[in-house]
Amino acid sequence: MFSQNYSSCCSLLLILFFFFFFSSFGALALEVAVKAAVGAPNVLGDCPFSQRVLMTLEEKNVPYQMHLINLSHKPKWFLQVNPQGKVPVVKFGNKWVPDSDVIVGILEKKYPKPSLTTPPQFTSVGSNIFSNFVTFLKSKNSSDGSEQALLTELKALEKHLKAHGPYVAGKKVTAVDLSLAPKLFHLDVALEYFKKWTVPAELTNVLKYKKLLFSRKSFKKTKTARKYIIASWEPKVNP
Ligand SMILES: N[C@@H](CCC(=O)N[C@@H](CS)C(=O)NCC(=O)O)C(=O)O
Repeated sequence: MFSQNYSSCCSLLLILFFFFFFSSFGALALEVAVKAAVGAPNVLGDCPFSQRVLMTLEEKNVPYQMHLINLSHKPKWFLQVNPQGKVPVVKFGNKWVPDSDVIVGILEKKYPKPSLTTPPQFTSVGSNIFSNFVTFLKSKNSSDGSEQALLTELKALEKHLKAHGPYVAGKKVTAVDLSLAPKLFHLDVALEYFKKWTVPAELTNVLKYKKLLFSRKSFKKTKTARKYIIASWEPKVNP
């Protein structure tokens, strides 16, 4: 009689333990809405701003739950929480917050360890690379200076990394690197595919930097396949 009561009491305690463990994990996991792959709505997509946020969560070991948003058919709930219709968005408390800059700022305050704060003098390093890459990628005129403009930005990054590397702020990865990593991946994949163009071999520090970023666990876990990056750029390159 005693042992029967004892074992049912233990089972009850065990059930309660698992219930509280999993419900508290669920409550701790941040909800994150990110882009689904073009043509594959159940696969993580190529948005560099979404990947930046996911990498930040990975680097800080914050548990999260992803909602993949098909940007061609945005779900009603998503447009209700974010009428602008852009990803990424993260739910903090009861509020869905858009914009990767804002989200990364909140994550740094809420989860300060490990710190990913970039020293202020380095926050804008590489910040013109993505827009120059897009202009060059879409350009149909080989003498419009867009290739040269991109090269100028990459050379500036080379010079910076040579003086301060291997990461933008030295030995440790910081927020600015997590912002640049997905953008440099887009640059690599799209320019190679659409223009047969690669980063010049003499930019050795940029090449080393890309390797370092692309081999991080947080990058590998959150990247999409090359074919989805190509599918996403195709209509913009050949409208
Ligand atoms: N400044 C925003 C940019 C976000 C953004 O442009 N996201 C794109 C996907 S990468 C988007 O959601 N576009 C809306 C659409 O394609 O309908 C950020 O940093 O989060």
